[in-house]
This record gives sequence, C-alpha cells and structure tokens, in this order.
Amino acid sequence: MRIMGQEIFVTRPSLPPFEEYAAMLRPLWESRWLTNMGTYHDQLERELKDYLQVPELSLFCNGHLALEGALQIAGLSGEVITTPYTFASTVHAIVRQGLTPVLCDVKPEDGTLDETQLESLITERTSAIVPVHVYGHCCNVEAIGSIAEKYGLKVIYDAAHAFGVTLGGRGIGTFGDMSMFSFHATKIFNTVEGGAVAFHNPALRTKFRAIKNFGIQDEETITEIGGNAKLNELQAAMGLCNLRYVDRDIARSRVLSERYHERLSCVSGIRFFTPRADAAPNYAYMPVCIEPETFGADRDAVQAALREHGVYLRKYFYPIVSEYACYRQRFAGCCLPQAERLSRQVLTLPIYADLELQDVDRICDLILQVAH
Ligand code: T4K
Repeated sequence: MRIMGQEIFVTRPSLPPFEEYAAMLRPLWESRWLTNMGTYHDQLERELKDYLQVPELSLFCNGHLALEGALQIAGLSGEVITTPYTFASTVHAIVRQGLTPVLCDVKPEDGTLDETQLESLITERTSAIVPVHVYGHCCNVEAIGSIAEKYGLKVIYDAAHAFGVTLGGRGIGTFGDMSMFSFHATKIFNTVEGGAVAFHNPALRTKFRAIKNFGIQDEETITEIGGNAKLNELQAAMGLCNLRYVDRDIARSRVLSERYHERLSCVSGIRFFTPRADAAPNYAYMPVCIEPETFGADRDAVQAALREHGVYLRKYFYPIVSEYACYRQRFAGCCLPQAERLSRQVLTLPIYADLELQDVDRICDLILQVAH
C-alpha cells in the first residue's frame, strides 16, 4: 500500500528489471551500432509482427509519425473522415499531410466512430477513413470496411490505444488497409517513445523502410520524400525487454479493471463504456462517464476532489478536436453532440501494472465521497 499523500497518476510506465535492460545495452557499446535500423530494430519488428498477429509491420520513432507515414504511403488526397474524440495527434497527422479532416460523431456506448453517420459525410473528394480504436475499444470494423469498399476508400486505423487487442480472435491491426500503434511511455507496451504501422501489402515494406529514413533506398538511390522517423537501438532494446512482460501487465490490469467495475458499476451516475463483447481488451485505459444529474457532482468536481488527495485523473479527451484553438474556425458549425457530451463527462482513472488493489479501493472511496 502506498503512503497516504503519495501521488497517483493516470498511468505509470512499465519497465523491465534494470539488469535485463542493461545486459541488452552491452552489445550496443561493443558494436557502436546505435540507430538506422540495427539488429534490435529488425528483431523487434519480427517479434511484434508475431505478437500483434499482423502480416507486415514497420517501426517508427513514435506513433504520430507512424500515422503520418501511413497516410503518406496510402497516397491520399482531398478529405479524410475521422473523429473529434481522440488525442490531438490523429487530426494533426491528417492536416500535416496536406489533407482535409472531416469529423464524424462517435457512439456514446464506446466512444468510437459512429459508422451510421459515415455515408452522409462522404463526398467525391473523400479518399480515406481514419477511425480510432479509442481506449482500445474496437470500432465497427465490418461496417466501416463495407462502406469503404462501396466508395473505394482506404481505411487507416488509429490503433494507438489498442496494443494486443484482438477481435473475434484476430489481431486488431489486421483490419482495414493499415493500423498505427503507439509505444509511448504511457502505453501498455512501451519503447519509451515509439510506434508502428501494421499493413497487408508486402510491396509496401521497402517504402515504409525508406520514408522513415529520408527516402533512402541505398547510398545512391533516394526514392521517396521521407523524413527521419527511425526507432533507435536503445528504444528497440526496451521494446524487446518489455515485450516479455506485456502479457503479465495486461493480466494485472484486468484484475484492476474488474475491481473498478465491482466497486463503481452499481453507483448511480457512473457509467462504464460497453466495448464489443467479441473483443479481447488490453485494459490500458479505465474511462468512466460521470453523469452529474444522477451522480450529484460533475466530472470536474470529481477530478478536483481527487487532486486534493494526490490522485491525478485525466479528462481524455477534453476538449474535442473541433474546440481546439487551432481548429475552432475550421470546424465551426460541425454538429458533434455525442463527442461533446462524452468529453464533458469522461474521466480516465489510474490503471497500470504496478497499481495496487488498495490504491483502486482508495480511489473508488474518494470518488464515492464526492457524490455525498
Ligand atoms: N493517436 C492517439 C489516439 C493517441 O492517444 C496518441 C498518443 C497518438 C495517436 C500519438 O502516439 P505517440 O506519438 O504519442 O506515440 C499522453 C501521451 O504522451 C500520448 O502518447 C498519448 N496518446 C496520450 C493519450 O497521453 P499526455 O499529454 O496526456 O501525457 P502526460 O505527459 O501528461 O502523461 C500522462 C501521465 O503519465 C502523467 O500524468 C504521468 C504519467 N507519465 C508520463 C510520462 C511521459 C509517467 O509516469 N512517466 C512518463 O514518462 O499525452
């Protein structure tokens, strides 16, 4: 049990035993091969491909640049439909690739893109859909896939939160044309900073390898307009170590998630999301909706009250993207009632492998005190 007063954040990175990571560094000191797709980089690509059950995978230095890389390689133009209920990265990646984001509202039950609204947003300029498996909740990939096929659109999933998630026994990264995963320190699996794109077409393998390294094919051949987005050997070593423990971490987070449900699911005014029953989740996020009319206090009051006790809950995702200062004008007039409502009600509670059950109980006690 933690000492009272010690801070608890929404997440805490998993780290392997120090000696295990240190041992991985020795060959790097000896070879002096530190980056530009070294041995660990290629080994991690192979191991992640197996773990995520995807046909092809390319590592990047972070999830954001992986998403930008996927959008670039997909050869898109014009409009791209995505959701406003996400981290800044999703829409920024679309805009930074010279594309026009079009926002689709989300479903209140899981926060993912509302596929029933998709067709009304498709125009002759639409080239792709970028749905987000927000909190690791799987989108309606079947409906999205058939709409995309009907209109000849690419589907690139933002699967930043969905590491290790399976749907109907299939790796979540096998749906759509490509999926981006994030391996940021705050994710269930981390390489400190890092990310990857999973894809189907083996012909894209060399393109992905080139665009993260200035478009270089060989010393004298530059085939793509690429930047520098390589995962280095120290990060890859961290990934190789952490991958050995990720199943344990997911199992541990499951226990914590069950405890939150046990303690809070019958409380009036606290609503849990209902992700798809055919998905195996990763328990990386613990979002709840605080419905002020029935709970007796609003989300911000709960956040402030727990902060007084050193527990830092996060409002992932508030504000929604259309309300950002940099996008307000662009999206003025967009009607996104479900995303707005969720963003006013959601709190993400702490969940990570070395959080203790007593901490979960204390957090639940503190939340319940706010209601009374
Ligand atoms: N798409 C989606 C849907 C995403 O959510 C993200 C990233 C991306 C794309 C882009 O992927 P990356 O390029 O990041 O790979 C955090 C993460 O930085 C970000 O990766 C993540 N989503 C987002 C949801 O959360 P912040 O601004 O909330 O981070 P920060 O620094 O406030 O950290 C959150 C908490 O984690 C802290 O209160 C304490 C703890 N923490 C954090 C760090 C960095 C630690 O204990 N140790 C640490 O080293 O964005």
